[in-house]
Amino acid sequence: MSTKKRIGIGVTAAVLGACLGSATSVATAQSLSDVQNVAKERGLSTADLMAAAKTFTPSGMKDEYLIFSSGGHSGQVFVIGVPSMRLLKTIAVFTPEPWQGWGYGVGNEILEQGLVNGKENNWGDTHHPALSETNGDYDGQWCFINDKINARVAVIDLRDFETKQILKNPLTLSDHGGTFVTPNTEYVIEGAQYSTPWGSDYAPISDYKESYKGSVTMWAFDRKKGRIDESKSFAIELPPYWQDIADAGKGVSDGYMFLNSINSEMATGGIENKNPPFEAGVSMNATDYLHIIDWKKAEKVFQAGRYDTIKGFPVISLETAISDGLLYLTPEPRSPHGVDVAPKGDFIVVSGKLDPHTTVYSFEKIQSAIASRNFSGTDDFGVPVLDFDSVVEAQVEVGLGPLHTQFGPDGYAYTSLFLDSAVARWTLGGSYGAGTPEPDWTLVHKTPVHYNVGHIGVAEGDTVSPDGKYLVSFNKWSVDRFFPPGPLLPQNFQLLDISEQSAEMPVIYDMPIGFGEPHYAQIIKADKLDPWTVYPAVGWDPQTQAVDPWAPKPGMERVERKDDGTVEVYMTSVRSHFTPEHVTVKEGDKVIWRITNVERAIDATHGFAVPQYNINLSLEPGETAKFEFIADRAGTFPFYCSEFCSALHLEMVGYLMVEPKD
Ligand code: CUK
Ligand code: CUA
Repeated sequence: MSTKKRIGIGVTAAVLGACLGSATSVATAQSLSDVQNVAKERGLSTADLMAAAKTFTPSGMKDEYLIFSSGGHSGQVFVIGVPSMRLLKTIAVFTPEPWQGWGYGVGNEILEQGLVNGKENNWGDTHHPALSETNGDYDGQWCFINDKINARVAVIDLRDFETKQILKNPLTLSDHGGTFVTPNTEYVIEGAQYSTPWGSDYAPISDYKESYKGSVTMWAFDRKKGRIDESKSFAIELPPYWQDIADAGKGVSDGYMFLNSINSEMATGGIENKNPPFEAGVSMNATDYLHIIDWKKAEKVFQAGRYDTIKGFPVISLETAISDGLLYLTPEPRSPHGVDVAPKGDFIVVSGKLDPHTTVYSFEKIQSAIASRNFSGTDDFGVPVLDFDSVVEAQVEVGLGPLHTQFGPDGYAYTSLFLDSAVARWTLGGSYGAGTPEPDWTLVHKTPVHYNVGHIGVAEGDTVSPDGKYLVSFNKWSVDRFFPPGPLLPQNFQLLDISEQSAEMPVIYDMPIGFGEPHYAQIIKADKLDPWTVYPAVGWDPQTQAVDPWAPKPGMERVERKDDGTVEVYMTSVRSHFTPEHVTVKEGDKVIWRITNVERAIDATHGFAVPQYNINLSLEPGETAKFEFIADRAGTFPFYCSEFCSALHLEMVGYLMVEPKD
């Protein structure tokens, strides 16, 4: 093999030369012609090599961005690096996760907050993660996620990437317009979806219009406590349309939020009785309603106590929402899905799945229509409907099946096209128009993706200051992209390079994700996050984010039998032993077991696994955990560390002995 450097061997070499730095810094043992030979053998084109150069991330090099992706049916959140598209973490949320011990001794109380009318629902249908914002920009501190199937919302602390809170919405069993945050994370928005009577109580579907309710819940977030404060949260009753995605206003529209909807027909299905099936019944009207809600005004109404208490939760009635001017509607075409607010908050982009246009509403025009009471009428419930033509700024023909829109830094908008299986780039007008060489409100380019894109994510593309650069297409089907591992094929994320204006937007990475169905993700600059690598102090309780005064300390380990028959275990772990190693209890004892991992070294995590009793903890450096169980099975149970932590990891073991009752 030639060790001579050869340059000037065509585009490939030029590309790699640019990528690897000056020719003289290229590793001497291999030349660019070797690269060319490998590329030829593998059938790679110059475009492929370019994509590789843009995405390949050698060991030790860190990613510039992080994707926080919904984990779909897994009920979790996935963290993925960009541009490498490497999976970094599964954050356990609604679903037990054995490696992190989530639901097997740690996080059990938090999972219990998500009980649905007392029943375990140990999965989630997660759709929309929302990173916390300060002044409309991601601040890297918190992440929220909804569970559509049971109308739950979770709070994740990005200091340790762990879930701290789960809330079950008391009013509805179905949400979709969540989670979205207001520009300073004052509220986490959770819009309901399939209407039900309050609390999902029984009412025959023939009573749909009278008894079934739409709603949006405003969960007040307390940054200091790092928790949603239920006592400051409230909901607003909405007509029983199926509210869909939401977005918070920002900039000039801060204080407002926008929710679209389907089923303004209030169709009730019943194909078995020769009624139109839902899919037809809810698609009869040419337009549905965009909901325009003044949440700052609603907050004042709530604070003035002008609400009803329903299922123990404050709800501003539809009547009050109308009389106080909290709620307006305006038509939106056809089968609406995405609603996305432009970076300055001045435009609201709505896509209808059955309309090839994106419809762009002007917030200024909405405000004047409200002020001049320019209504085209009211809906069945008396909500004023703003005249469509007086609030629309533009309609841009982008292609078939437009769903969701994100924004670049320069005046481009990007919309996913479900039916076209493509991502469209188009220009905004107004004050954004000068940023792009093309005319305002024009489709510029489409890149095919594979296949059937749902959401897209542009780097910080839903904030007040989008970064552009990368766009990720979150695709539903992969069809022929990968080896088919049985009939359930992988869904896939495709990374597009959108860094150049007026240029192609090539797909530069194809990532089968191995889970489904993720829907949405947000992409944040990695340097905005500053997570702990070890907990701040030994004895740290991640649930309170403080040192636990009960945390076992070295030298104080013991097994204590209390007068009430409870046994308390105080244990520490350090490479490579637990103290104590023998724990003897009696059959039927209630055991309260605390363990502190006293390690301070980065990544020195110990596991703690007990057979029979379904216990497995992950104890990160400094962490303390507490779990309880009834020792209802007598026997001998070797417990051990379930993380290969050291050369003597296999020896990191002990015995739980449960003496039989006499
Ligand atoms: S939804 Cu799935 S592609 Cu839940 Cu935001 Cu549009
Ligand atoms: Cu500790 Cu293995």
